[in-house]
Amino acid sequence: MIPIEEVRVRKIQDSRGNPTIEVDVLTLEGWGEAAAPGGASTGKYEAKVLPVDTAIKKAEELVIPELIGCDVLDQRYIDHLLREIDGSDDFSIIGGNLAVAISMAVAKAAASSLGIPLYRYIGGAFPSIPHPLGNVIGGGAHARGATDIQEFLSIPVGSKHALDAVFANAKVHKTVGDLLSKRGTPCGRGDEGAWAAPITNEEALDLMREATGVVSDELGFEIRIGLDFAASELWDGNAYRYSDRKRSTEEQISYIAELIDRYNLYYVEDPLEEGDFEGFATLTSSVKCLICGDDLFVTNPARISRGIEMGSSNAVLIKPNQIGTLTDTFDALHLTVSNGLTPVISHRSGETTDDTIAHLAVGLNIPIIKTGVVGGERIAKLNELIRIEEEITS
Ligand code: 2PG
Ligand code: MG
Repeated sequence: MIPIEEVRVRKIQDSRGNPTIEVDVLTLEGWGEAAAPGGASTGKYEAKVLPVDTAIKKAEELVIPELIGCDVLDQRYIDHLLREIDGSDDFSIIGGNLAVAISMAVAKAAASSLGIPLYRYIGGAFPSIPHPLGNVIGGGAHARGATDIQEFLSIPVGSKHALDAVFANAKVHKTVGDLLSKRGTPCGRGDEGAWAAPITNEEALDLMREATGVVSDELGFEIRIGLDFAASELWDGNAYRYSDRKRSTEEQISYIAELIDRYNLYYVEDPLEEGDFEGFATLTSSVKCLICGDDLFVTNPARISRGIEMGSSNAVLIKPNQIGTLTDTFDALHLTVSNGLTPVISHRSGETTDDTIAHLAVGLNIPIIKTGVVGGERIAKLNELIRIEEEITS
């Protein structure tokens, strides 16, 4: 038993310049600090985010007094307590942003109090290093005026080490930048550091194919392509609205199946809107590719169970802040893995330098981590993976 002595909550800035919550949890033996990330293309069924000032007030009035004296090593009890204090089923009273920052800070304080890294505390004796899935070209809600598809991703499936994989994605990103400038296409960067350019989805895919091909030949291992359609953002209630045309659900499914085939896609996230469990199932059964639910599942065990029953996907995105606590995240992960689906842990478009998800990926044996390629808040996680790899293998 290691009692919590003090909890501090403050407002800090995220990568979009928006306010977010950071929490410190202190014991006599150690301490942990964690910050809540935030999405732009958020799912309708995610835990609710409260304005930061309101959440801080709730923390001071309702939550902190209850946490003092609790055993920092009893993560499940503390996460359950957060749910009990909140009383709703979506953290609309104390805020999912407050809950997730507290929950992660508690785990970090526990690890620190025991004098071990977070990945060891979470995962015990068998840590494993994930493959990074990096956002190279982006549009949608992360960069208006660029591609309709939100993310064009690179994944070095053939790499043996995190260090090689991280630099492979960086090389793909650089190569795409060079190709865009050779074409004379003006471009900037979206919320996650991906290139944002006024090009079509197919042009973006052609650039990805060329860049992954060049880098893969140079490095000597396979690099594949993934997409996040974030299709709820394209869905207008009747059809998927692209800048040049609309697609019905059937057309969307056959369009994606054709892209999977043409570009040998390894991964497709949110191909259909967040309510379409059936459409997901039709696509999943007709292609050989990871089909991953993000807004569809929102890391919620009840929604993941429904997806498993219906065969909606073969992969599940895991975002702790979508559900609000590490215990719920762990339960969502357990459900995913025990049913043979592939878990993918993910950052949000609005991030801080918090590196918790790198530790969760390693400690919980999650095989893929989606966390961008460049930008301080993205490399905070990638560089931590490199450090952890060094520690594990030395
Ligand atoms: C997504 C995420 C992260 P956001 O859709 O997967 O890339 O974006 O955080 O805006 O929901
Ligand atoms: Mg997504």
